[in-house]
Amino acid sequence: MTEQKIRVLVAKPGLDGHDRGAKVVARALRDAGMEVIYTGLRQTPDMIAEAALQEDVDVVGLSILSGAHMALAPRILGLLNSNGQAHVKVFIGGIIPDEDVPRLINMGITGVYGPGSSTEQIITDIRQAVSGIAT
Ligand code: B12
Repeated sequence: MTEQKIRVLVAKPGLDGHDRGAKVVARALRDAGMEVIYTGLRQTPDMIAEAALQEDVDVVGLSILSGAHMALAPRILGLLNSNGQAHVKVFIGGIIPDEDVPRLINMGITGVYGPGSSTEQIITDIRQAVSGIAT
């Protein structure tokens, strides 16, 4: 029987060059057996939503250290919804002030992770969020 791997788009929206966290998380997810596509730096919300559609991913992981998460997250969620991808789970990591976490969760983000977050926890949470899909 063929196993269906969890497909994750790791994306870096915004204009900053902080890409270490995105690369660390992308590698950890790949090592955990997921199919990972990394967009590279400086992606617009439209580019991210289009890549999510073309790659038919289960999860979009956004890495945002610029402080622009409250502007970028709703835009990306809106584009996923209008592309018929409301089922895609969206995770965010980076520099996210505590007071923004409940606001992000309320708008439909599945999980939020700050500096020092355990990649094991991220893997567990992604598997749980898309349960039904193997590995
Ligand atoms: C290294 C660093 C840099 C490096 C970046 C190198 C690189 N290629 O990434 C350099 C020196 C280039 C840099 C530059 C700047 N930086 Co800087 N930088 C940092 C620093 C010290 C560490 C970031 C880092 O790499 N951490 C290691 C990685 C592994 O951790 P992480 O990214 O946080 O990722 C973890 C989690 O956040 C989460 N995560 C991250 N992404 C994702 C994605 C998903 C899907 C998931 C699930 C989880 C997840 O999981 C990861 C594992 O635990 C932070 C301070 C800090 N404490 O974070 C400032 C910081 C991010 N930088 C900051 C600033 C302001 C800048 C500059 C604008 C400074 C300046 N005036 O020039 C410039 C911008 C330059 C540019 N072109 O973008 C600010 C941002 C402020 C804000 N957002 O409010 C910070 C917070 C410093 C500060 N305290 O002010 N920086």
